[in-house]
Amino acid sequence: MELIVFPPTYNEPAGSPFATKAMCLLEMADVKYSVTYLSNPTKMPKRKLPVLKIGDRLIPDSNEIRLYIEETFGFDFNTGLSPKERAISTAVIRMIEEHLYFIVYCSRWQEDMNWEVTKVANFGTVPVIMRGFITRMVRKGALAQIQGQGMGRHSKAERFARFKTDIDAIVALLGDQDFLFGDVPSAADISTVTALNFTRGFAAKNDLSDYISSLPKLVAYLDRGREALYPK
Ligand SMILES: N[C@@H](CCC(=O)N[C@@H](CS)C(=O)NCC(=O)O)C(=O)O
Repeated sequence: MELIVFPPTYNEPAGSPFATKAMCLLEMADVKYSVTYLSNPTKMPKRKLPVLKIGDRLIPDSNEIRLYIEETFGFDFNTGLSPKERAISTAVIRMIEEHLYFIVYCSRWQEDMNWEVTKVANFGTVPVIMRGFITRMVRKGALAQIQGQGMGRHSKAERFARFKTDIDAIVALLGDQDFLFGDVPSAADISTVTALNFTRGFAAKNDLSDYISSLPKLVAYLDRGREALYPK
């Protein structure tokens, strides 16, 4: 089994929170896999990463990868959770992956100061002769994506207010527990820990990582999550 991901950036094992999430899912279920780095996902089924390759079969999308693991190995990422907790888990995952992620995406690809850092982290290894062209083309696609999705139409202040609301919800749900639903990490922790570690790891100081760093309980949770969930 081969997991195809973007090369590592910002001290994370892969250059996308969804790819690090897929690694953590495989780790938690104790499934053996190897990692292949790919910088250009245009030949992948959804033109995105991560993708899990099993023989000739390609499984795109971290959610599909989770389903595959659950169905193939009978593994439950939410062991011990009540039906209500499972419902909250689904809502948390959607908030992180379909809302908060796009705030982080705008911060990196749309805000000019951060873009200078993103450019180096994501395209620094592209041969110089093609770098300008590829970088401009990919950014154009990224900006179109966040306009279409809608997050790119909000001001920086509006996006920050939304980010703060999501983070505060996570902090409230966490309370004094080690993980979101108690002593043991589950599916929602995997999505949350990978997305927020990716956010706070960005190489330039910014409002999003500053807010995370200002919350000691959250920082302790993210460190604990890294220790418990990431590949060793
Ligand atoms: N829902 C997907 C999201 C994956 C995703 O958005 N991957 C991004 C990197 S963070 C990607 O491959 N982007 C390439 C592109 O849009 O060209 C999942 O859970 O795997």
